[in-house]
Amino acid sequence: MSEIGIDPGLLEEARARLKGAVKVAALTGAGISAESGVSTFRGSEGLWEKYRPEELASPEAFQRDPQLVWEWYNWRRGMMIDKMPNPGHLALANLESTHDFTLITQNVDGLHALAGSRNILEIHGSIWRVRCIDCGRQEVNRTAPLPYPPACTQCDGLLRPDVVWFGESLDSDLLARSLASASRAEVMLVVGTSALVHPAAGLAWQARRTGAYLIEINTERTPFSDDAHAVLTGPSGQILPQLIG
Ligand code: BJW
Ligand code: ZN
Repeated sequence: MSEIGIDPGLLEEARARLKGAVKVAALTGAGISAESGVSTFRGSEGLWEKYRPEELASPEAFQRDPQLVWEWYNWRRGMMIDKMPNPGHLALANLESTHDFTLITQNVDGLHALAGSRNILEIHGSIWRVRCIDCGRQEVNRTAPLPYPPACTQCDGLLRPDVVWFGESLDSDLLARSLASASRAEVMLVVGTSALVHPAAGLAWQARRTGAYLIEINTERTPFSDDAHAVLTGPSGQILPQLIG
């Protein structure tokens, strides 16, 4: 075992699989940004120890109390604004130069792009974009905090974070492209996600069904662990550079 508790033989096997593959996909979640200082959603350090998700991350919550929901997003924007990518993000960015690589992320923090990844599918949106609830106009806005109520410059309608809330559909084009990359992948990395939220989590099982070698990287076991070919337990900022570098 190495100092982070990975079986060296398993790490070597996963490295060889990755090296031998042409088409690779990754599904990332909040855990990959934990070492950058961004809180995860669930677990002891999670954002939702204090708030129930459906109280804040749902269209009903926004309808009921837009100010409360904006306070939460403003707090998160403030927390994320100065955060930098960690070695895990950087390792995934490097994979783009050696493989046909698609990065599917559930994260809204923008750290993959900051690390240099280009082929990114942000399936839950971006906390740095806002969208008008009346005319649908979208724009990038990195002001943190945004003064309340944030208003659309085109129609004066109320702006909302351009993220995907519970009960809302994912963008159909992004989802189709994610499914296609998961299905084509010879190796699929599943990094720092609790694998609880669908349809995102289903992408990992989709890759398995279509023959991918699955590598899970997480500090904990997840519902996905039993189905992965290699479970590498530990912080992704330490494991990904060893796997990819
Ligand atoms: C480390 C680490 C380190 C820590 N290194 N690892 C099928 C079955 C059941 C329910 C459904 C279903 N299909 C759809 C649903 C309903 C619902 C759903 O999935 N519910 C489940 C929770 C039960 N899904 C939806 O509503 C989706 N829409 C949809 O399906 O539309 C059609 C439809 C509607 C209604 C019914 C049926 C169909 C939309 C889901 C949108 C999710 N949105 C959020 C908020 C985004 C905006 C924002 O950021 O505010 O997305 S919720 C939140 O969870 C966020 C995340 O992207 C997502 C996933 O979380 P993630 O990334 O996995 O984070 P954590 O915190 O859960 O886990 C962190 C992990 O990291 C842990 O495992 C740690 O161990 C690990 N870790 N440090 C490596 N250093
Ligand atoms: Zn508008």
